[in-house]
Amino acid sequence: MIDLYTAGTGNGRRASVMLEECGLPYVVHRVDLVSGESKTPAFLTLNPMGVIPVIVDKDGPGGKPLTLAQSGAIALYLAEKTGKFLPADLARRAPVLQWFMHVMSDQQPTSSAIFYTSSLPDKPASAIAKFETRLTDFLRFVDKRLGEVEYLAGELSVADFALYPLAAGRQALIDKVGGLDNLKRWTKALAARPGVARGMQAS
Ligand SMILES: N[C@@H](CCC(=O)N[C@@H](CS)C(=O)NCC(=O)O)C(=O)O
Repeated sequence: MIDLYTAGTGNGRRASVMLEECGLPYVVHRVDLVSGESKTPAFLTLNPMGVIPVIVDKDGPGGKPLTLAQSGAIALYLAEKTGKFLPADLARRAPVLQWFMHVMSDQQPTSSAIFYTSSLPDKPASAIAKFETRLTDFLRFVDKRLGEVEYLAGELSVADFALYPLAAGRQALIDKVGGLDNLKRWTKALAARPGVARGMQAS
């Protein structure tokens, strides 16, 4: 059994979507970020960084418990643990990792930057616009890719499940930009998966 400490954010849902899609049993522990629950001594023993998501896999490698933070690391761990959505064959694995890293090191930090700049008391318009333009460029890049292949790496993979919660959370921007029909087709296909739907509602 896996304990998932999470909240209703893109990073948190990345973990629950992967748990669902990998078919692993898990228990959700909701963490109230607004009241600062992720900074309590109890939570800091799980993740000294004081952020969600965190998993505790009681049946980790070698049958020993494993505590793991970082939604990207969690997603990859679950894929490795179950042998799903991350092929062992290097020719198929490398593109999956390329698209996964695009999500985690380009798309997600930019989406987070929109969130953090928009949360500032003075809501700096030029900063918000800068990050929205950057994220739009990334979404157009992905849209072009999805006009050529069904899923980011060609086959359904951890890269798709990593991006989906972000894309779902940025629906307003996607609608504002217009077009992006391939991205919309992909989003609809992912949303129709029962595992994705359950994972998105887990917290
Ligand atoms: N890179 C980390 C980011 C984790 C993160 O920033 N989590 C946010 C919610 S999405 C959080 O817990 N924030 C609480 C806080 O900063 O107090 C990951 O992917 O897990």
